[in-house]
Amino acid sequence: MAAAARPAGASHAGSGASSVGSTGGRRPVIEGKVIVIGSVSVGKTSLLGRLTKPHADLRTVCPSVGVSFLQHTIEGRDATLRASLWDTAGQERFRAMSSLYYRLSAAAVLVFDVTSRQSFDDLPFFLSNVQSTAGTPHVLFLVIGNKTDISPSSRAVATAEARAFAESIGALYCETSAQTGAGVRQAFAMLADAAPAFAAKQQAAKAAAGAAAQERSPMAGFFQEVAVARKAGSRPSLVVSEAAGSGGSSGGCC
Ligand SMILES: Nc1nc2c(ncn2[C@@H]2O[C@H](COP(=O)(O)OP(=O)(O)OP(=O)(O)O)[C@@H](O)[C@H]2O)c(=O)[nH]1
Ligand SMILES: [Mg+2]
Repeated sequence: MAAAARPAGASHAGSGASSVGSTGGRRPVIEGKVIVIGSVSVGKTSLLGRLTKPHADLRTVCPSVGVSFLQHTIEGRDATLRASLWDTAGQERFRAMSSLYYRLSAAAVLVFDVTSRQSFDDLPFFLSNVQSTAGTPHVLFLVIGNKTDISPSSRAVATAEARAFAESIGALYCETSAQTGAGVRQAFAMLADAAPAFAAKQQAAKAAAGAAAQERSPMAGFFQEVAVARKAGSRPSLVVSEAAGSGGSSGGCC
């Protein structure tokens, strides 16, 4: 994996230590909606498949149809993220429908294929789409350059360029191979690392928006701390529960 150690967004992960510290050395558990977006065939479904089933055979994965949803617990350095992961179809004919599911996202994973220039050039489109439809003041972005297992001679986007793009939008950056699994767990752990600070940021925005605005825009999709588990590993006690979202047609597979 070639991961940016400290892109602009990564600084939030560092400041998340205060959130953890305020729990008296205990480990926060945070829930949030995470959408996975990007052009067709960049490997979105394969990445989620590799994340949730590390040893699965993903050679039969098929183009997604519509949007599918799954829940997965991601362990970060100092926090646990219970993510509801929304896998969207990259085909153009599904884009309008997919963007309906961006609403109230806490985080967005922007995936491109390092061997496809077009898929990288498409990222600003997806970014602005999220910014205009998520309806939340702060969305945590993670850019993933996937398919690093393919021969370097096929590479169409340099790591430095992709990382610079991620930094320019305040996003985290990581490179992965869904095929080999390289970098996949680490990429999503970056989200868990950044989540505590983002939760605090989003809560601050909620407070600033005032009660009236909150009524119009419930915080269902924001990162929220739901539990604090002892580091020793005792079961977390649920403090705040949150609707995780439901529905979405299955992406299916052949
Ligand atoms: N070599 C290589 N192939 C990959 C990798 N990730 C995905 N693929 C292949 O790329 C093709 C598309 O993968 P998907 O996971 O379906 O891509 P997607 O982004 O979900 O595609 P849509 O759902 O159509 O938007 C499949 O043939 C995968 O096997 C990877 O890391 N390396
Ligand atoms: Mg797919």
